[in-house]
Amino acid sequence: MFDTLTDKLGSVLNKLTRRGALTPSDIAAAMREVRVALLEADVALPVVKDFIAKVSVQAEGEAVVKSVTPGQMVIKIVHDALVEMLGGDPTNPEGAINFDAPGIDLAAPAPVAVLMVGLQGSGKTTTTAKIAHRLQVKGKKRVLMVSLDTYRPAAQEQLAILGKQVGVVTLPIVAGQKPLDIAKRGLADARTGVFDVVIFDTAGRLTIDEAMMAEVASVREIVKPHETLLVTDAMIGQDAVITAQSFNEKVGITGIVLTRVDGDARGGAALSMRAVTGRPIKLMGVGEKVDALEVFHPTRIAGRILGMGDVVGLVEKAVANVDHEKAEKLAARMQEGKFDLNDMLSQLQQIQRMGDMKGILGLIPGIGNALKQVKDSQLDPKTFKRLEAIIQSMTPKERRLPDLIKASRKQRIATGSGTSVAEVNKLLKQHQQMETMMKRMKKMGGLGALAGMMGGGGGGLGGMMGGGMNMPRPGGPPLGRR
Ligand SMILES: Nc1nc2c(ncn2[C@@H]2O[C@H](COP(=O)(O)OP(=O)(O)O)[C@@H](O)[C@H]2O)c(=O)[nH]1
Ligand SMILES: [Mg+2]
Repeated sequence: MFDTLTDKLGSVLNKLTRRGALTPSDIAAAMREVRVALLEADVALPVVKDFIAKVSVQAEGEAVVKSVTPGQMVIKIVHDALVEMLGGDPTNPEGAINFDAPGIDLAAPAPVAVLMVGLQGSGKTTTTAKIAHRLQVKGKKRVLMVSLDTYRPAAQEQLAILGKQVGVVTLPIVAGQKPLDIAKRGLADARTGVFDVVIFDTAGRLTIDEAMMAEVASVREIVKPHETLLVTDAMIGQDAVITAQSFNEKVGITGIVLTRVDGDARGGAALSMRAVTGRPIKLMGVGEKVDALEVFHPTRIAGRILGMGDVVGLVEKAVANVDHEKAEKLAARMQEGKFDLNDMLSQLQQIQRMGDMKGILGLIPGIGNALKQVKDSQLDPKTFKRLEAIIQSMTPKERRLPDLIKASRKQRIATGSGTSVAEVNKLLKQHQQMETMMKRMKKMGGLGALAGMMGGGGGGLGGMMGGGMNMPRPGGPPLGRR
């Protein structure tokens, strides 16, 4: 979603880091460019103004001008201001990350009522099912879903079908019943059925209208929701912010779910929403499938926007897919600066298990830019399979002591793996580069399991993707994380 913004900010900020000293006019010029980038991304004007004012004051401060790395300090200031704009606390970057809870406050006596509101087509029904599914599977909650949409034909059936798909109970449909009566019945069933959570999906309208607001407000009186979540489509940009404002004034919301974040929205809605409404974005819908729901985490999003990668997102994905025992072994060896061809093989296998390469790689700090230079063919699973085949055609001794591999052995390995001597050479060279990285890593220390999984914060992968890939580290280590 933030691609264009990331490109623009990246080029402004990279320019700064390439300079030694920064004069106030350098900073002012950079701030003008940041301002334009934000406006082009459709961020609300007052939000942009506040942001620039705050960042400028800090960036022009003495601490920056006198610093040895002024450019990096400006990036840090921009990053922290972004985190705050998104509703996070830059001094506590990990915040309350809970990988299992979908960002919803359930601290209330059961059944906890959650009310979903928003315009028609914003994704309320889909999101209701996503949240219910997540709460049930990961949160181990018993969830009841209730559709109050008696306007759109088959809207109640839509929720019932989704419920069947994800294994969440829905309130039985009684033909002709009115929304307020359904709401009462839903609450009663949630109590007698001993549900932990009851989610009410409401009807939307195409635009904000008084009748809809009035109905939602009376539903609210009845169900007394602990959370009232506004579901809004990121693709509608500024209109999403206006929608949020009016729902908040008329109905009162506790949080926002931004949907279609998987589309090519410019990101302005995500960036202005918090500042304009004072309500946090809690979740993001990132696709049509039931598991396409992510917690909106300000620090992670700020990192993504600045192209610093989303380290936590990366770890989360990796944790879900990686073979832990192997990863730990690998990490331990790497920490000792050891990395033979067996390690490379095991790393290749781990990476393949992580699935979608581009998605994963985009999350690695500093790799965002580099990724653009990588051809898709280099991320092709077939490439990995060929590399794997080459190592598998080596003897155990060769894998441990790659220096043994001279001309005749290379020929044998190439034949055995159905590749060429050139490819074998390339792999050996990549291995060598990675080994060097590992040794360097050892000196840096402290990257722990992540290093193990990724092969050295990006360097390992860079080596694997055909060597020669230049791995810029625009902001040094990911900001605000170490
Ligand atoms: N790509 C994408 N599509 C979504 C997302 N959330 C919902 N949709 C789709 O948007 C359409 C409308 O969703 P629905 O839940 O019926 O909206 P409602 O009218 O607010 O209940 C459906 O086709 C959904 O599959 C999302 O996060 N990403
Ligand atoms: Mg609906």
